[in-house]
Amino acid sequence: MAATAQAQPNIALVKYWGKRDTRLNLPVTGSLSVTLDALWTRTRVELDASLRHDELRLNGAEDPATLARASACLDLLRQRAGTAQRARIDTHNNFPTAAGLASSASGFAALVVAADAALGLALDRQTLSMLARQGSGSAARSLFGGFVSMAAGQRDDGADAVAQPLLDAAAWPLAVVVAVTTDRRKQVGSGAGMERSRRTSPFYPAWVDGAAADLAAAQHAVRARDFAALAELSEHNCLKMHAVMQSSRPPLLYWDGATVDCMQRIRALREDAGEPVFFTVDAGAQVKAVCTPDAAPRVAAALAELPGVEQVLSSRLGEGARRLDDSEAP
Ligand code: 2P0
Repeated sequence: MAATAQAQPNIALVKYWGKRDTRLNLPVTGSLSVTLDALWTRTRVELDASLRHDELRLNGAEDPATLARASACLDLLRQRAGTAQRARIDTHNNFPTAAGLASSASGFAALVVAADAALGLALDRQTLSMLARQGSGSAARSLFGGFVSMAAGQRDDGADAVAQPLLDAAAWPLAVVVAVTTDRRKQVGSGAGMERSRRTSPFYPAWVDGAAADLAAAQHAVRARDFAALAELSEHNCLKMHAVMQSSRPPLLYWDGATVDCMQRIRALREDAGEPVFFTVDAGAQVKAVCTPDAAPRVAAALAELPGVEQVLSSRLGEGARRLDDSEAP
């Protein structure tokens, strides 16, 4: 039994940075994201009774660290299906892996959808979101398209820490321009970085205190399609998260010089040239510019000419994770 699925990364405008349970990836704060369409992970899961261990290839190469996380996530679905059959996982990203472009979000969302189909489980979306979250917290959001809200939840078992759709991509068709400043893998992964911030940043309590108000304001801005309000709130939330990262011990400084240059350029485009655009930056050096589709070519050109920007990717907002026909297998 085999099945293939595709999921796209999502970019958080209200960020998740801090866990209340590291085993279940339960977030301390809620978050809000947009799902992309041009970047994708495609994953094929094939159950094979003759295998003694799971096998995984990422872009054609074995990857033991990703295999361990994927196996643990598959175990959750195997338990529900009442089988111990091992699987061959073949997964491809059409963008840099583990470099702050949310490859774990699209990766685990695609994995749970493919495994659900291969195991014949037919689980509902909320359950798939919960299972993807246990693979990677941000993956819960990639089950859905457009604008997505993720609840922090209160339960110890995490059943209420799931994502839900907020607004369809078609209802507010924004664009995201990604300035890739490096394709190195990041030095400190998000999970370890969050724990370091929780334990050592003096700003962490303030980050947690402000999160519910930021989330409510962002949800309101999205429902009202208020670009200026979403821009102000998103940049504030992003820089607040980076203040927490940078004030951790040892510090988490994910930016490079080009990151700062991109942020300054985006602010100038908005404030001096009147372009509807704002920035957000995750646990990596890449800068994501959120803008209207008609502004996207001008934003892309302005970022591409900055020294240190190696590549510019443009995307519209896209759909949630979904099964593909097996002929579209990676
Ligand atoms: C986010 N990030 O909300 C935030 C902003 C990075 C910065 O979610 O440990 O890879 O697997 O739950 O999901 C990245 O964290 O971390 C992330 P785990 P994940 O998009």
